[in-house]
Amino acid sequence: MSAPLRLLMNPFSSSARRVTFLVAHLGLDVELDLLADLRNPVDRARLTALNPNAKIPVLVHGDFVLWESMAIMQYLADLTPGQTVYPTAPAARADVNRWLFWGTQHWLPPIGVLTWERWMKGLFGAGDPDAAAIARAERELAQLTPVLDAHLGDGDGREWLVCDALTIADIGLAIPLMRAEEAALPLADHPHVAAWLERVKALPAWAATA
Ligand SMILES: N[C@@H](CCC(=O)N[C@@H](CS)C(=O)NCC(=O)O)C(=O)O
Repeated sequence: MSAPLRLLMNPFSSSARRVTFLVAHLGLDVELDLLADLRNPVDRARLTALNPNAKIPVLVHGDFVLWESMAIMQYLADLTPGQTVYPTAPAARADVNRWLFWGTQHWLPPIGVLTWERWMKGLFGAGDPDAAAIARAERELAQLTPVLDAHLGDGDGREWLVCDALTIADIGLAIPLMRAEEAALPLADHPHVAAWLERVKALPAWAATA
């Protein structure tokens, strides 16, 4: 029998939520190990013992420790017989990987900045929003969001990023929009992205991880 799976997570973290979303969607048996306060020295020590970057999520599977949420999603999908969220055909898998890398390199950083500056800073009493950081992130998103919108609106339109079915590419890129309102993310001008986000939100795993 395979070793139990344990995920160190925190509900504020969109990186952790993309993994918990996948866990809920696939109905996996994964113990959720809550690190309630990452500023608490005990929680932080528990985290840094497993991830030198001191970031969640972290997956523990027997002796194997894995950090980086996109890699965790790939690993959990690969452990799941019959799954369709991470296709095994080379071209489809490369297409999913393309969006995961694009998301990590380009899409997620400005979303993270706007979510931090406009929402989390206030929540954690971390000072006023940094206007220059916000302007830079908005400039980046103004170039990136049309790329996603055009892909989703291509031809007759696509429901999902790859393969006409939900994949970890959709989960990886949509979950960081979970605070789109609080972060005032400029989605209104991008109807295909907005509709795609609503499709992800309509899945039971969204409510299950809210
Ligand atoms: N690229 C990483 C990002 C992980 C990350 O930034 N996690 C944040 C929460 S969303 C965190 O742990 N922050 C704690 C800190 O920086 O102290 C991943 O996808 O797992």
